[in-house]
Amino acid sequence: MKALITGVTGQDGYYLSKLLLEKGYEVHGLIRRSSTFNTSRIDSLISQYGEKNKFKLHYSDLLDPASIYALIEKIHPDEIYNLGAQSHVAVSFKNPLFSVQTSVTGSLAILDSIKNIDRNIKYYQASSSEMYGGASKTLLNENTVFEPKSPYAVGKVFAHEITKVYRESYDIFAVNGILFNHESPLRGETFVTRKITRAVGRIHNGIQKKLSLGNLDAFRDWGFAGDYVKGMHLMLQYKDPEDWVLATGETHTVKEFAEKAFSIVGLNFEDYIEIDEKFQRPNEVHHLLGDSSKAKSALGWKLETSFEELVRMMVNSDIELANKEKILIKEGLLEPTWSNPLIK
Ligand code: NAP
Ligand code: G4F
Repeated sequence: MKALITGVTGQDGYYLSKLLLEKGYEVHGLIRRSSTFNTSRIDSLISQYGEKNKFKLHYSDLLDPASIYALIEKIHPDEIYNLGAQSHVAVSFKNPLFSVQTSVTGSLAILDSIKNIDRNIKYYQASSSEMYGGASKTLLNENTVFEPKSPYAVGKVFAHEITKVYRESYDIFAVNGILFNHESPLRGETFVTRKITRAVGRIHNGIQKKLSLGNLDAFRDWGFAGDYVKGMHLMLQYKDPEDWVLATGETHTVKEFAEKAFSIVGLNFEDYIEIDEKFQRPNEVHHLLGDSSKAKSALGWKLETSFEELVRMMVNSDIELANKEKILIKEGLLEPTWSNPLIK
């Protein structure tokens, strides 16, 4: 089996590539040219599978449909997982057109290439619980109406709907995975969970003093990314192309996440957190809680990692990272990144 993954350099790109490589797939990843190396998450997979020609990377961009078409024609994969996106909700308010275009042009470029090259190629679209808008405290499932609250979510709603249109119009095996927040030690450092666990690691090591956050009262349904990519794969093996929710069915506030993370190293979060207006969003998604009973019963998808285990895994990994940073900072080989105003 051959898979093409967009967004291969991201958090999910790593976990999905690893899963498929371990299953014996030949994995092709789409990467963007960057002035600095952007493959740090997948370097270990490149070392392990690159030389055997099982893991190959290709320069392209979701904003370049001609290049996407050429890539799909050349690779001729069995499955395409479209994970690429400007995935930071707050940044999408600053950078709305790019954020929307990446989802819109990317999904349409791939689906239309499948239609013209080979309609047997299966397609996975990375849809998001952000599409629901989170205005009320209800349990959200595949039938809940979308009320997007950010440019990011609007772009994702388009990609979700066009996936259904291509499925119904051209008989393409195209599915939407509506995934609720999923995290890991490889989560981008400006998402709230990782921002918190990075701070815990550094504060514990004496190389950071405070942590600035925005809205502590938002509720999120947080799971482990490693569990969620298994669901993506299962969706493409199911007998019919459908839409699926993956969630834990448990929701916690940002404050609860911080409280738990700091308590793992014996600290009280209230002594370290400052509220900074700049991390408030123009429009907030207040409450997300998903119902994945359909995926559990039909796909046999299982949650293997609890909230407690997830927070502990991230904190432990970030303590180790901060240990290494502390040594490099002492030797003058590293600038403390927490002073970066974009993250602080
Ligand atoms: P992530 O870590 O931010 O990774 C995003 C990936 O998209 C990166 O590889 C990035 O490349 C790539 N990308 C961005 N713009 C691109 C473009 N124009 N052309 C090609 N590639 C581009 O995101 P993630 O957490 O792994 O999430 C994977 C997908 O699931 C995303 O579509 C996200 O919106 C969606 N999703 C995520 C969650 C979650 O909680 N993690 C929940 C629901 C849905 P660079 O490395 O070059 O920046
Ligand atoms: O970690 P976040 O930035 O994730 P958010 O906005 O829920 O989006 C993530 O999950 C979506 C699935 O629902 C994905 F589609 C999307 O791509 C991304 O992966 O923020 C979580 C909550 C928000 O309510 C935010 O306002 O945390 C709040 N928050 C409070 N202080 C903060 C901060 N978020 C960030 N990033 N940084 C803060 O300082």
